[in-house]
Amino acid sequence: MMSLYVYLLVIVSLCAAETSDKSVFQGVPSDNSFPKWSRRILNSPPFKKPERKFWPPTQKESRFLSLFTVITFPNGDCAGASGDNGTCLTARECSGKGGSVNGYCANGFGLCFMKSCGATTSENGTYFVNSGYPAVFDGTGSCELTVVKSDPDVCQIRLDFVRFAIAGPDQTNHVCNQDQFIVSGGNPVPGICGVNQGGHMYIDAGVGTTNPVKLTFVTSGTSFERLWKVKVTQIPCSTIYKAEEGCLQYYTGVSGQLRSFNYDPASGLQLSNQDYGICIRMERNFCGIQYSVCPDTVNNRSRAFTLSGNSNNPVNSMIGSGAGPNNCANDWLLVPCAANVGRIQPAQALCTDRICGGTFSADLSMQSTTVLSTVKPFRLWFHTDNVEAPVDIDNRGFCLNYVQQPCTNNVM
Ligand SMILES: *[C@@H]1O[C@H](CO)[C@@H](O)[C@H](O)[C@H]1NC(C)=O
Ligand SMILES: *[C@@H]1O[C@H](CO)[C@@H](O)[C@H](O)[C@H]1NC(C)=O
Ligand SMILES: *[C@@H]1O[C@H](CO)[C@@H](O)[C@H](O)[C@H]1NC(C)=O
Ligand SMILES: [Ca+2]
Repeated sequence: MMSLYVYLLVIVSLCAAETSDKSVFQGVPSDNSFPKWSRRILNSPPFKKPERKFWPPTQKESRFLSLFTVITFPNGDCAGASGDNGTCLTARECSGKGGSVNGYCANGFGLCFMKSCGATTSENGTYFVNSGYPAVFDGTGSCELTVVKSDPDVCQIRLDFVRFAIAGPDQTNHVCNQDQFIVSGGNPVPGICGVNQGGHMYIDAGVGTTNPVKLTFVTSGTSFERLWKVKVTQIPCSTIYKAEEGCLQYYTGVSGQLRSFNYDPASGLQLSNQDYGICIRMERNFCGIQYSVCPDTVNNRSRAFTLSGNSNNPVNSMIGSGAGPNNCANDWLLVPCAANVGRIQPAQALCTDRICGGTFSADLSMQSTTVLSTVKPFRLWFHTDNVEAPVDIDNRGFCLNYVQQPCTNNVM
């Protein structure tokens, strides 16, 4: 309702602007809180040409225009000049909160509000961006955002990687030793690097007043065009949409897609030193969950699940926690009591937990299959050590589609 009202005012005001002389606007403050584009429009030649006037300004319109200066803007998400969404604030509000101005929003009124290096925020929904955003940052250093709870009743911080491109891991052991994104002050979070657009993380912020959570992008080494924009959402303890305990990633919905950090079938490298839980909320009336590899349109042989071995060659699936050549002692995805869908009896009774290798299957196989787990709640655990070469080469990590299975006699 509010935005409609503002929108109408804009239209009416612009129509009035066409009809009137610049002097009508003399009551308008000239500071930066007045949108640049409207200043530009009001001062630009077309509006000064007499032939554009189709009725003379009246006293009534001038009075109406004075309203223009006292409009307050609904604070909330809006699209900025760069095409990004930010929080809509006036210039004064924005600088008062230590934010930076990143374009205009709400039809030209108000400004998009983002935070960069060295800032502290207690604002819900803040965007943490690289210095110079939306331009890339090609420099070295440490860029830190301190996140203070907006309320003691906040238990989790959700990070959404709207933009996330920093240098990837080293080619040999896949360790993030050039650039790294680090979260400190909450539960232990593995450092990540590379491209993680669309990814998310839940940070446990503890109960009550706790130390702030710090988000840090460390950039070092060779020239690289870095770009990041991380949405920081504060989640109250009492809400039903907070993540379950112990989940770095939390997905909801009957179906969806799970990807390891820096996954990309063409050039992504599975990150070393990972150890985290991935949880899927059990939807009502669903009792099991099936996983299968995402389509890989880039490679002849799918690399959508390549955790160990040399994935430049076909590699079979490996299972279990033993130390044999077909076991998963170093890097693995843990799928609790995983079994291939359609596995022939009596093997049906058996299941495995760790899966690795270069093929996704709960049996030793060269053929990817759909894997079912009925262990509740639905959780996966991903673990990698700090070594790849010489045995493990060019592994991409994983991309899996999941589909929850309704409760039936077979899935309970
Ligand atoms: C901005 O928000 C709109 C509407 O919510 C959405 O469609 C769009 O994808 C968002 N843009 C970005 C860059 O996040
Ligand atoms: C922060 O915003 C989200 C929605 O964007 C909302 O669900 C959540 O409750 C808010 N957190 C607080 C502490 O108000
Ligand atoms: C796929 O296979 C064809 C024929 O063997 C080969 O020419 C091509 O380079 C392969 N593509 C990739 C991405 O491996
Ligand atoms: Ca490894």
